[in-house]
Amino acid sequence: MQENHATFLALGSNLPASYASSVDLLHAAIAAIAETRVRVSAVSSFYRTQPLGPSQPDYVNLVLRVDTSLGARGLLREMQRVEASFGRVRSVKWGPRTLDIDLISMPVGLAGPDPILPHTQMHKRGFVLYPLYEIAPGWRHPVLGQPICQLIRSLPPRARAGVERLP
Ligand code: PH2
Ligand code: MG
Ligand code: MG
Repeated sequence: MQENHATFLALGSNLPASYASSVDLLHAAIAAIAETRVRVSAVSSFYRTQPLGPSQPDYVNLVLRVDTSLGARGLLREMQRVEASFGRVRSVKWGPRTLDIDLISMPVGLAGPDPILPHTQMHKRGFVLYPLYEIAPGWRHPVLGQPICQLIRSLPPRARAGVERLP
């Protein structure tokens, strides 16, 4: 399937730092990603999502389709540099963050053994599946073998609630 030959990144923020909002910060982050060795070929809507993990402010989440010649490790390293440039500090697991960039999936030939792709939790997260579905409705989970619409239908109500597309 065409959409399984693409690379997808999930972005999230719930601490706007010096920006007026997490939405503004994420717009700046997309521009910063486009300055790296990555071409941004699709941007989903922005979603306001209830936090998974400890009590903290709501997140804004979205998904990007990107084209890059980097492998998974190189891409991860490059995205960690972007996170750091937005003041990302790694402290509390699942705690609040200015900018989180997660590798969601890559074409099988490009991904190596590390990091594990597709992202091991992505199929359980409404805040990844809804924006991914928007820009890749034909995507199929290469390990679980399920189309994305089925993954969304299988989400527990808890993971489905609290995902609201922003206008
Ligand atoms: N990211 C986390 C922890 N919890 N919750 C939401 N709604 N969205 C996130 O991106 C998120 C989260 C750790 O990366
Ligand atoms: Mg994350
Ligand atoms: Mg992360």
